[in-house]
Amino acid sequence: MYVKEISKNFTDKKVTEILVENKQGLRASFCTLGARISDLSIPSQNGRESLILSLTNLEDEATYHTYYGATVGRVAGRIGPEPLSLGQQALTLTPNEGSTHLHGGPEGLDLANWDYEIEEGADQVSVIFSLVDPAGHNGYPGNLSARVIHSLDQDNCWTVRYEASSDATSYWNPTNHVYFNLNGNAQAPITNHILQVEASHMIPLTPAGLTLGGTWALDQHPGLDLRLADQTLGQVIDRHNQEEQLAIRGKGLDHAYVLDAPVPVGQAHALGHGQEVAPQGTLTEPASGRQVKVWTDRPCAVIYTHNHQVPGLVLGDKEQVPYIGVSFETQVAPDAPHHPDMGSIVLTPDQPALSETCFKLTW
Ligand code: G6D
Repeated sequence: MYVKEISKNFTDKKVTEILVENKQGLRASFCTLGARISDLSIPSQNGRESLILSLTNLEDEATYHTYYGATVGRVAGRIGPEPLSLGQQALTLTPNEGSTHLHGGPEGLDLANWDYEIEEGADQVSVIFSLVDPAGHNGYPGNLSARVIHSLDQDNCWTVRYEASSDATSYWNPTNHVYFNLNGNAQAPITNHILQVEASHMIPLTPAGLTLGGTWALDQHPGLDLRLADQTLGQVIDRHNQEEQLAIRGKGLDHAYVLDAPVPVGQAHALGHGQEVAPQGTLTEPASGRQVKVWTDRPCAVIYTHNHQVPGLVLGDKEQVPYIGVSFETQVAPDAPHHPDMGSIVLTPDQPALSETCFKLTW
């Protein structure tokens, strides 16, 4: 495996990008800014093609705050303004979208400059990012010690593993906000992609993007059902007149799908790369056959079809357009603290957290 470290400036910070390439030419760049995957590219007849949304200029993140490829947390997604308490302790998470707390708050993990170390093996390279997030930051109790381990191996798998502990009871529900675009170099929207998700339920939203309450069985909402892989994302999005949820967050998906069979905790790579079990999600670009299969131990995945253009943001050689990427944000259900029937994101001092997601590329 080839490894290279590149120092970059980001506002007043010195960040480092760690480039890892395997023997098939799959190249991942991992960045200390937000412990993010900043690029994932394959060799092609016209040089290299990125298969995820990758900022041409990292400094753009200060202007556009895209979350592209970033570790998002301490808690991914939206948490509403209703009162929160952990045991006897009332707490307020810092709002950063009106009264809503989004993606860990105004100083979320995505803009922190993480420490890192590299573990090099013949068949896999891991970049181990670590961070201590102080008690009270963004309103979260407890001093959090977090590690995010990005690995690339010779089976063309990119695996993300999260480990965390806190010295006081708190919340923890991170994800990676990667957007895939298998057309290559964000040259066209993902409306030609087919996304299959092994989920028989999804979580409906309010217009503000908060959890409506409960889950919907997709047998009753075929317009939102992604189990059959018989439709492009463009065809799904075009049903916004028939399916109200497809019109509630701009036209498109911005929803958590409740996975039918996540893998056991920490087993996504072990069971995924050898394909011992079926993936929980498969994204395909039919013309090229390029594909991403996803295995995760998380109960949900938020599928966001990038429904809005980011005005002014240029990716590669052109301003991007709506639907320029699709995310697969593996996590516990959004706003779980207000919907305990959907899962728990409570992190206690006696029970460190572990989760893992594996993305396997074929092209
Ligand atoms: C928009 O509603 C979407 C979120 O789901 C996404 O994570 C964010 O953009 C980056 O707010």
